[in-house]
Amino acid sequence: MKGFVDPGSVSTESVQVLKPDGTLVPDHGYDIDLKEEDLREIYRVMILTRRIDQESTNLQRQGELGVYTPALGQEGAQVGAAYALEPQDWIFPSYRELGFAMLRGVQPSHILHLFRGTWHGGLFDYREYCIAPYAVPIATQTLHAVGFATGAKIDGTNTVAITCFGDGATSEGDFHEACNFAGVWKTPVVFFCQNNQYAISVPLAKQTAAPTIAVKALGYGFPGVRVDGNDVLASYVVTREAVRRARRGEGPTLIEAVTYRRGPHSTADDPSRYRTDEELNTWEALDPIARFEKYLETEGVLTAEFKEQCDAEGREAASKLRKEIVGAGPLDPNLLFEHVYAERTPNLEEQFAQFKRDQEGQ
Ligand SMILES: Cc1ncc(C[n+]2csc(CCOP(=O)(O)OP(=O)(O)O)c2C)c(N)n1
Repeated sequence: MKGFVDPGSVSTESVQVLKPDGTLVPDHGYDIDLKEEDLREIYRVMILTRRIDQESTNLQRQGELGVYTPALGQEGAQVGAAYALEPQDWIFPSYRELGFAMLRGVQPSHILHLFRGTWHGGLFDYREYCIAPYAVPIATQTLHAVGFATGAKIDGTNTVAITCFGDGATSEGDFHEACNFAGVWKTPVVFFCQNNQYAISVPLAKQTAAPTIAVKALGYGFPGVRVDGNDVLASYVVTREAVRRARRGEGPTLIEAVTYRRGPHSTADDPSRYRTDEELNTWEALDPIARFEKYLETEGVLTAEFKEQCDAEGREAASKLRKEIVGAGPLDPNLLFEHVYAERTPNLEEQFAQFKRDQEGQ
């Protein structure tokens, strides 16, 4: 009908730099400004992420963690995006963003204390790494990022915030409020959605009737882009452009990294109840590390010696992680009262007094 906008006219194509066989897409349209050492660093972090992710799952299976949310299959989307940030840019993660944290050099056990229940949000220093605490309530971190980026803009710090979330999060009110505010105020924020096809057992087709997640940005007046999330270089270039836009004062971008969660939603989930082996096999064949490895080998950037070095680093990091997590006790519970307000409110003071009485068994 005249004047009607048709969702069917929206492009569902994804930006791709590397084809699944690891060869370059000839006309991908982006400048790859990465030197050999950058390519090796990206590879190193992807390998480290996968190894630590596996060890974390193992630790949960052995009863050392209450739960764990694997990132298997999403390393390309995460490490590529993380590499596009400047050190002062802040990351507002969900509970599945190990690749971002590994690139910033966070100690793995400091993340796993959250999953062991020994501390909230991870034990790492948020300010040192410019990474906010892991957010478990879905989509809340989108608002935190927008609030933070608004503050950064007012302070003139030239800082961009990126917030990471899943396809399911785009159905939450928080996400829409965050997008609306960011669009109106041209907030320097990047909305980084990893569309890993499921929100626990809910498949994308039941999550949204929109033709893509990326198109949702248009409702808020800023660009959206779909990218092959299993192509680390595509994730890098697209995020780099979004970050540059934000830094130039042009406002937010919504990135939809199309990928797949190959593990369970969390270790408490059994994905065989809602998805098929064929589907899993299809995505296994699109593995982001294998694809990047093929490219690097063809380019002569990856030697057998460097690969062994990365594997050895992964093994050592996993064994250090195990030593730090197994048997770790709870931290000082008094700290619960330290980090919400600069000065305790009367109400909190009362709760603290009660808490102390409880501890003393009164
Ligand atoms: C506000 C809120 N509602 C419900 C949940 C329970 N929950 C945990 S994970 C999840 C699915 C999230 O899916 P998605 O946003 O696609 O992210 P993914 O886990 O796939 O990375 C839900 C509903 C929650 N944590 N927070």
